[in-house]
Amino acid sequence: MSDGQGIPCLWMRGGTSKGAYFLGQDLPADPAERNDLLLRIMGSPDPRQIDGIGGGDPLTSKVAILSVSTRDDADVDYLFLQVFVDQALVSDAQGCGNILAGVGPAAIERGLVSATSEETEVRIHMVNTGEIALARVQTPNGRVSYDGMTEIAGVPGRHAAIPLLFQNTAGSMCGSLLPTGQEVDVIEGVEVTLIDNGMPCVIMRASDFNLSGAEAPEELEKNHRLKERVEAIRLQAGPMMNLRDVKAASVPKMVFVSAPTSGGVISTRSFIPHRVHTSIGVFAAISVATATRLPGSPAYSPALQPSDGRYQIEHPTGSMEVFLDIDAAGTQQAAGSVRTARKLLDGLVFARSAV
Ligand code: NQM
Repeated sequence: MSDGQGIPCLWMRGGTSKGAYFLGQDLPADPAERNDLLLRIMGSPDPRQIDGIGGGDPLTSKVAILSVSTRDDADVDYLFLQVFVDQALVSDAQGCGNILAGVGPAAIERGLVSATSEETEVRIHMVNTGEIALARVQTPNGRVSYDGMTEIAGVPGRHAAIPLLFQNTAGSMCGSLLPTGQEVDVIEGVEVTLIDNGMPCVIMRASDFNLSGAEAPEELEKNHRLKERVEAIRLQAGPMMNLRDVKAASVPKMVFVSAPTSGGVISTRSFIPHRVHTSIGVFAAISVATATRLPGSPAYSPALQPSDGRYQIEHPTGSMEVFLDIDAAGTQQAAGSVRTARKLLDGLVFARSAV
């Protein structure tokens, strides 16, 4: 395969992130070769990714690789890869619920899935975690429609809703919801909840760091002392969460929680893990919502529990609604969120040469 010919690529917004969507058959099968190519496509390592299509931010330096599913209970396999911006690293150690929002549309655009009626349900095997997501895509007249009336915080305008439904998200990467078996652990003198309900997260009280929890992402990113403390906790949390050495990994996410200020359940600021998210990840929000239900967690007392399973998780640019379907015995049956996505460009991408 010669990448000098250009590689078919869909550049899409998925939720509050942007990424390059490829078919597996268009990329090298060898992971090391593939990752090297993706770094050159995105323009990494370089803080501006000036010689590639990445946007100089982890939220716009993401890749989805799609193929016909290997599983009977799914239509499409989705491998998510985080391409680091300023390091020559590509990680498959997390999934991504925002980029997931574009997977159903991209699979239909690329003919991996046929549009069945006005709305097409796409069963997505999330290869990173082994779990299945159901996405509903608007397909009037057999084509994907991105137009609609749904607004999500952090994205201007209104677009077609893409409801996402998940089951069995607990322990996606860590083996169990609470990998240490405890609702609260203490690391570096700070009470934390180590939780994985679709995304490994470390939940911490903002007030334990002398923060209000309402700080802007830029303000948090400028605070070097804070970043050092957060990273020290993260490096210890990784092995405790069965993630081994996380020095070069994009997980766990580090989430500060505080009382809600805008009618939501709880307020968040997330290091993902070195930059601060301008909103919050989908699975991270589901993990935070779950932590608010644990009496031992730093997320418990600041939270205002909803009565209908709909959790508005406040973040720097508004709030994200996620829902938890909990049965009478307290067991989670399902979780979900509504996102939007949009095709931005469909063409050939040309990688920087390997030399
Ligand atoms: O948690 C960013 C995003 C994400 C992840 C990150 C995500 C999720 O917003 O499901 O969507 O946490 O690195 O794209």
